[in-house]
Amino acid sequence: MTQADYKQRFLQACVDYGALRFGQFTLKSGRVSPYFFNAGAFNDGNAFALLGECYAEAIAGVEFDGLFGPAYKGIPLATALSVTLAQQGRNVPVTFNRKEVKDHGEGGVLMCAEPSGRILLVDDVITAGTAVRQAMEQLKGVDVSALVVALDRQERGQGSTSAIQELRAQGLDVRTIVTLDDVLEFARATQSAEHVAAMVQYRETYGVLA
Ligand code: OMP
Repeated sequence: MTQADYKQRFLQACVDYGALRFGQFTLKSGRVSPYFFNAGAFNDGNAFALLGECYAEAIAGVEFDGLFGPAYKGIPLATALSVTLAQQGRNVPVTFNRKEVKDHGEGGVLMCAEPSGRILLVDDVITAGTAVRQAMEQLKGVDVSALVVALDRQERGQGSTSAIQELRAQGLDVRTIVTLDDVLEFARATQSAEHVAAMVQYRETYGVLA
């Protein structure tokens, strides 16, 4: 897949599975957004096969030793990526976390591989960066050196720069399949002028040009 190809294939899959919606949505950050990306709408083998390929394209050149998929949505995404990488001849360990602490059985918060070396965090979408910061807190003492998300909403993080700029300033190698720029271009081609205007307005309020 060429660069443009995988972005286009990802956006097409968003349409096919209803993962990208336009309307009015209250986000975790409290911001009211005219669009919403729901990675939970990807619900079959074809979708995860495609997602694995798109994430693999997005991380070209990133150096890492293992993957981490934060619960819940990061779990199938990191798994899909690990399967694609294995098919490409690169077998990497994968770690997940639980949201609830388990005090019996194997116990603990982390599952599967013991994180070791440089870890690439695999998640669905970044808005203000809270979910990623929480995942990194669970990995205290682990070298989280990179992050890949399907969608960068290009919004302000804790300060005036974007959540992703803040993470890059901390030294993380951050990659994305698509950004708000791509979604806006897609909306211009497929959505009403009203939806596009709402997105432009939202971007003026919360967005960062980055
Ligand atoms: P931040 O923690 O603010 O970066 O928001 C990211 C999280 O918000 C994601 O992990 C989702 O749980 C959720 N979210 C979406 O799933 N899709 C969106 O388009 C926007 C959000 C959101 O609430 O900001």
